[in-house]
Amino acid sequence: MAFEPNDDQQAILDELFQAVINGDTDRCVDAAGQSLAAGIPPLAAIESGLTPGIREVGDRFGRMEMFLPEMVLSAEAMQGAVGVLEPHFATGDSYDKGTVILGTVKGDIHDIGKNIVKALLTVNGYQVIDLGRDVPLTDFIDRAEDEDADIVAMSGLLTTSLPLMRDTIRLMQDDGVRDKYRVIIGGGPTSQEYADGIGADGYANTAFDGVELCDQLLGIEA
Ligand code: B12
Repeated sequence: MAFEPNDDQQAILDELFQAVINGDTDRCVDAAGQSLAAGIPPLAAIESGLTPGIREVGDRFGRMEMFLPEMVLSAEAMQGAVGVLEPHFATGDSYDKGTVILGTVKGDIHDIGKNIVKALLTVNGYQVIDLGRDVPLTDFIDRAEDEDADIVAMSGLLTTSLPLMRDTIRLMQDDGVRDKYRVIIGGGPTSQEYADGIGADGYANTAFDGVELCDQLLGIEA
């Protein structure tokens, strides 16, 4: 998504970035409001301001320059700002494109990215059944069956999440239901290579690309 900010808009994106790093929810929510007023598309505010900020927090946490309580505050600040931006996502196709079962896999409580995926799919015409986070693999399959879903979408941010994605697909195969659904994955440690390796139908690096991926897999023309 190509968004070229002017100087004023860039200053607001920088403020979002810094407010997330500082874990300052009030500042972050304020900056999110300013970004809307300044005409920054909400997804650009997320992808060019908030997300680089939270990734920087993750990097500092990895280098032990920030600690868990600070990462929690940064996550809260980001969630506050996303809450301001989400209602303003541009609406795409409003017809019913299909049903997606979405969740963060067992053992993993990261859900900021998953929630953005949910919001974008929803405004683009998908019915999303959000199982939340820390979702047992059988739940993905049971709900897909109950809801006659089209797509099963798994999110995971921890390296330890990866085997759970593989196991869900294996269990679908064992249950003889694998071919009924398109299975897609996303989140930090996932990749196209990993998706191919476990026999998933697709991987997307961003929520925006995730919508395109779902459209593609269901044969929906852009
Ligand atoms: C915020 C955060 C937290 C918050 C989570 C709050 C919440 N409600 O989600 C808190 C503070 C609670 C937290 C806890 C922990 N965290 Co943490 N966390 C992060 C951090 C900084 C940012 C994650 C994030 O929200 N990113 C922003 C969103 C928008 O990006 P995203 O998730 O990638 O999603 C985008 C795409 O990936 C895609 N996408 C996501 N899911 C899906 C799914 C599909 C189907 C598709 C198509 C696309 C898609 O779309 C999204 C939007 O474009 C990351 C660092 C990082 N670089 O990711 C560490 C990180 C993931 N955490 C880490 C760790 C270690 C932990 C803890 C174990 C720490 C601890 N000692 O307790 C716990 C985990 C507890 C658990 N059991 O899950 C490590 C993981 C290391 C690893 N390799 O496994 C990281 C990488 C930090 C680090 N550098 O060490 N964390």
